[in-house]
Amino acid sequence: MNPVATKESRCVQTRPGESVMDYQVKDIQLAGFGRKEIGIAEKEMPGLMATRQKYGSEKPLQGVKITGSLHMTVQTAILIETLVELGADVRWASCNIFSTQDHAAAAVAAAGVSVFAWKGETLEDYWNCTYRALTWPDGSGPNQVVDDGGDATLLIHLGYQAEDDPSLLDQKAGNREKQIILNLLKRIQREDPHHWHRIAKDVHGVSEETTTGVHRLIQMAEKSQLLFQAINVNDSVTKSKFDNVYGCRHSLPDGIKRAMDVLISGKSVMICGYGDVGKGSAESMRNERAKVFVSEVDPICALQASMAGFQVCTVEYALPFADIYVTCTGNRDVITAKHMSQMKDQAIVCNIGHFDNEIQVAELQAWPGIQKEEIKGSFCPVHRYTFPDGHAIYLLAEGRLVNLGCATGHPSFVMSNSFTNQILAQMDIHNNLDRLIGVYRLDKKLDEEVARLHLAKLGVRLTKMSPEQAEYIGFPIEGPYKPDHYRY
Ligand code: NAD
Ligand code: 3DD
Repeated sequence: MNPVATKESRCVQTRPGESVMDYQVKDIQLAGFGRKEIGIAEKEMPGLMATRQKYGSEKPLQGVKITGSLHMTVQTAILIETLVELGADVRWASCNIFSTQDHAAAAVAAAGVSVFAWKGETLEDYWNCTYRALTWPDGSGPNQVVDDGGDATLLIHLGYQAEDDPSLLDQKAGNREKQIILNLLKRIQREDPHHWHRIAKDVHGVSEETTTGVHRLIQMAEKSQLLFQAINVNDSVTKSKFDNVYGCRHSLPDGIKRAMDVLISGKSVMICGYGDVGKGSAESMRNERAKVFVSEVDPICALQASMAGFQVCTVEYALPFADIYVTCTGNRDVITAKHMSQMKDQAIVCNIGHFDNEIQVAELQAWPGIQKEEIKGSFCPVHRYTFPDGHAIYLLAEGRLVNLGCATGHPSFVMSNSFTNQILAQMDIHNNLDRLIGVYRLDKKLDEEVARLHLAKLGVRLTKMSPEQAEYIGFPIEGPYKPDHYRY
């Protein structure tokens, strides 16, 4: 029986005479339902469960304070509880305002972890939750961070920079979310002028889950702005070639169907971007027997798409006939408000990339004479935008990632691969505290170990090389650790 948090046991003093619960979820009474689904998911996450079995008794992360900023789903609940099993002291927030599964958050909170996440957060809520996940009751911060997209890492670094140069907080924000971040940092700076310098010195490293977060880390490293080491989990083969490809192959159609209940077969679908996510997304739409078109900027990926049988064209070319648009580029302004003004009536527009800037949502909302109607609320956000000429388009999840905003994201087995890498990355940081600041990848041997942990579940029987074969092909017999030049 998991301990259910009682009001008294989980209060923290915020000001003299004032205390709040050291977690914030939609409804703690959902914990029982969450625990049932966590129990089912554990059977589908052999990699994570194997790390509990292998390392649980050693407690390799004993006393390590870890903040997570990663979609608070059933699968993430098992990542969190694995970190706790390995000895960590964990606080958690989601990395998206729509991706939390409230019953999972409740189950983890009821088990004693400080979770600050609920589906349908405002942006003010979201950034305050991120701050609370980064701040222990005694005012200290984490030793390590699990990040997905880099928002927790951003808050630490921007807060730190603003303590050196407070004028940064008066800069022109450029958009509403950035203004919300600046306002939060101003409040923190007033209350505790050295907060971020104090906590940053105890942060040893961050493990970054996704492509866009890795891009941000590399940009920061190139500007020598990084305050601590970073592990690029995304580029572990058993993460990006599984989660990004097969996870999206499963969860993209799930999101579109839950949102719109629309027939996909026979429709024309435009997939923007043919990287890992685009490959899985395009395949998923082909599996639905849609006519699939791809847009790309990279000639190699464009050639791959063409050789895979997809017609490669521009968004502009597809405007007269495409029924469904999906962005998965990690870029910005891929679908513009002008594009949407020229789309077919009843076109469906969604994004499966990490951030909501792939589609020009603010510009759409500011379009002269546009009419916005809510079709479904934050449980599965669907809005209809009607243009002055009478044609309408549907925007899913307000341009945020549709598989987690309108559905439940990737299935557990896929996330087990990603999150086993996260566990290994967190242990790697803890075992290499003196590593020079930079962005690193996990050792290739670990990648293959992660794959091995998942083979039995799918009934895979691996072929064993003979010594002669190993000698001929140049791989060590104890395991075919391919040289780095191998591409998957
Ligand atoms: P990737 O770099 O492998 O692929 C992105 C592709 O988009 C590249 O091939 C690039 O050439 C192309 N591209 C860039 N700008 C473009 C433009 N203007 N038009 C057309 N194509 C363009 O990245 P990825 O791993 O596929 O990830 C894509 C996004 O999805 C990232 O933001 C990542 O963080 C996110 N992601 C989301 C999920 C999810 O569950 N929703 C899972 C994994 C990754
Ligand atoms: N992501 C997709 N499905 C998820 C789930 N069920 N739980 C947690 C996170 C989930 C997002 C991941 O694919 C993340 O690794 C990313 O965005 O790259």
